[in-house]
Amino acid sequence: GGLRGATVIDALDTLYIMELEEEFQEAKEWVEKSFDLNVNGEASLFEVNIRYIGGLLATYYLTGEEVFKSKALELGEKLLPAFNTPTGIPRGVINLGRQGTSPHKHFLYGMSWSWGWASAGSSILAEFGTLHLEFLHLSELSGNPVFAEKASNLQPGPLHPPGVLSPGVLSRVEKPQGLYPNFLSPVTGSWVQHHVSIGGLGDSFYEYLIKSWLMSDKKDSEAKKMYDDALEAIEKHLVKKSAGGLTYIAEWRGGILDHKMGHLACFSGGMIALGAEHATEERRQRHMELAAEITSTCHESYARSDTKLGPEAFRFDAGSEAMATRLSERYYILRPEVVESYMYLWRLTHDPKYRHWGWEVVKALEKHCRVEAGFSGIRDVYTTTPTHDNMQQSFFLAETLKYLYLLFCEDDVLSLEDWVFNTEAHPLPINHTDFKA
Ligand code: DMJ
Repeated sequence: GGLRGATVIDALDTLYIMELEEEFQEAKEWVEKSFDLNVNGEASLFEVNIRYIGGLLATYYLTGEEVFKSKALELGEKLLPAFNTPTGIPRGVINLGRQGTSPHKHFLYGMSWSWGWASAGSSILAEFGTLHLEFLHLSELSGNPVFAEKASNLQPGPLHPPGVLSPGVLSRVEKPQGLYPNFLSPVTGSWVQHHVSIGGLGDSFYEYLIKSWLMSDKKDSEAKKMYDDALEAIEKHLVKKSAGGLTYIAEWRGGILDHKMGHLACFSGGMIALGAEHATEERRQRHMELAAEITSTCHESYARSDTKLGPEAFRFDAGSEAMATRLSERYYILRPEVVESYMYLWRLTHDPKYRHWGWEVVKALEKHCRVEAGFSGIRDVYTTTPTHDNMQQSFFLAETLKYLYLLFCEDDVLSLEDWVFNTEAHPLPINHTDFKA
């Protein structure tokens, strides 16, 4: 079940930015004529938001073409029933179909539920915490405050005049050691499990705090404070240095550290660098160093493999340094996070090593992932003759190729002064005036 066409929509803005006009027209035609928004089945609120709504909004802002705006707004409306919970924290899965049109009668329009695999009906931090950027734009474009209100229940936002206590559930809930666990109950508003990770399940929540502040033209000071406090707790409890001198961010399970970094966590080099730019003098230098060190560790995870592509997770225990130790963690599915950090670090420091490192990735992708119909993930980065997994994830076109392209462009192509990238690399304009909600 779920929506079709993720690759087409995720790729729209990349095609436009790269001036691939014919391909862009073809994709646009698909959106106009074949994109069906009323599909019965499971749709992830998070994925629909970051890939579809993010992709459509960015393409609207780049082109000014109404079709992208109206599809984004229509989809946004369809997500709203997921927020009907006692806390306003949305559930993770929703059915987008129209009631009665389904052969599966148990799927009702607007019905939402939690992922079966998530602890005790909980919602996931990186999912419900990754809505703010897109939802503010939906309110801005529609004139309907409902989207901003839903997102502001999770995170304080510009809707709340200074001095008025915001209802942000996340800013109120007690945090163990200042850290945000990954699972929260949408019914009680309390944490369900104490697993903290800046990689999978947690990642883009932190990203959206600093980017919400940037997108508000630095007005959303509560989001900035939440980011600063979270980063301080991460520095204090999770940032470690390996015996070989590599800085990494560990995971935390109820007070016990797991000395592992997921590929997903490698976006944090870019995020911390972006935040450092705007930090106080004392923090700026420390955070820039931290960002550069993490990015360099992530580069090591690529450089130490035979393919020069990085594994899904790498560890710093039992004598291992930035390498996967489990067979199940040796794969690479065309993920963008490492080149994403290269792009930010390049733009913010202009140290040529980031372009060199990016070029190593381009060569490795050509050598090991290029197949007849496109690019494929590989099952083991530690062999020079890897097997393909026969899958081109939609984020490869949305993110990996876009970030690589931007790494080699002039800084004024989607300047960081004017745009923030959502977590799927879709550029959204910074609000240099005021959001009217
Ligand atoms: C993307 O869909 C997004 O970047 C998301 O935030 C997490 N990871 C994938 C790509 O790895």
